[in-house]
Amino acid sequence: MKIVNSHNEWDPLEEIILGVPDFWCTPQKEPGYLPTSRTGKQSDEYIHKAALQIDNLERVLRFQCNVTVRRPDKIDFTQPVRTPFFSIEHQHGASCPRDTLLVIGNEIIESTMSSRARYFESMAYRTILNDYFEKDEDMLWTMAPKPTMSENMYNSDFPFDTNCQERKDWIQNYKYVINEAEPCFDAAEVLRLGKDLIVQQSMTANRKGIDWLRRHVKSRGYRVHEVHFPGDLNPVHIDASLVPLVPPTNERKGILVNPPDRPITKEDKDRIFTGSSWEILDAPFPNSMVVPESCESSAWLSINLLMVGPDKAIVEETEIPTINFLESLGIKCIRVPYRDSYRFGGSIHCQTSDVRRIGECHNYFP
Ligand code: DAV
Repeated sequence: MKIVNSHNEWDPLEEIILGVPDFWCTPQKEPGYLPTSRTGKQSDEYIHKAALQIDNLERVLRFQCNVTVRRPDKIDFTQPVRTPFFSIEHQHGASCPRDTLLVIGNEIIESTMSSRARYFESMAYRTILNDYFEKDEDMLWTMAPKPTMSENMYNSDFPFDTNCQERKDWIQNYKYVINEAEPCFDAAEVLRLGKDLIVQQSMTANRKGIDWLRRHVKSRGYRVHEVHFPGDLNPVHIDASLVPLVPPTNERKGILVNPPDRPITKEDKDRIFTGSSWEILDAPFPNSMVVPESCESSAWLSINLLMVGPDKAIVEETEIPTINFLESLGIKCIRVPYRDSYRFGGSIHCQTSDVRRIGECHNYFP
């Protein structure tokens, strides 16, 4: 039985993994991360509120979109971890399968991750991955090399203050909190456009990690392109920075949106997208630039949406400018309440990982 097959972000969706907010913690300070809100276990109230919205999304996917939905194991991530290289008081959570699992065609890669609190996160998906491995004889199951996450993997002099000039200089020079000691990438740094994978170098993916991925998929004809959005002073995951909204057809180019306050560099745009089937447009502004209390993502979660087919998207219900933009392009929007989930690492795209979409791997680049 064919279960794992997903080459892009828009083909008709058949199966998806949807995260859980249970046992979720804001990580404590570590060499690669400085918390901006209270650390430790999220309040029961917030977990409960998010669970209602995430469970509602599950029902919408199942009953309105006819999609098979799998949920990870509820592991107690409030527990400490000790490895030969570090120890931490508590971990993070399995709310965002997108960050952990990279689906490329028939392969699921457990990404290296880059934060200590997320070291064992992919274990929450092992029941599902085992099941896929047993039932789908073509499924490839890979774990990318686990980094040590020891001190020397991080730049100890990285300026954590997002308002200081030094921080801007670092980001302008493509220097981030992780260095090049070991390959690192979070799966959510990868945008899948068929044969081309667009990967953001960032706080959670270094060049060595991007090169690991490049070498890993090269023999199957994939190309891996590195991109940057230097206006983003906390670049973490590509799925609120470059998002496909309309797939290309024979008649017209596809549309990717990019927040105008953190544009892709001209060099990256020209090098990667010239002659391709894509145009890059400014994303519509979020409904509000204010994010819920203790949400560590930006308001650009407004475009962190899920395409369930080439002309249908699931979008957070208050993100009206995004909804209007999509509908003007002929994309139908299913509106769901999701803002209470924003404080669990992201929105609908972050908190899902599509496992099967009907379609093949196409080439949209010259
Ligand atoms: O814009 O803060 C959101 C994605 C987090 N998983 C941002 C990135």
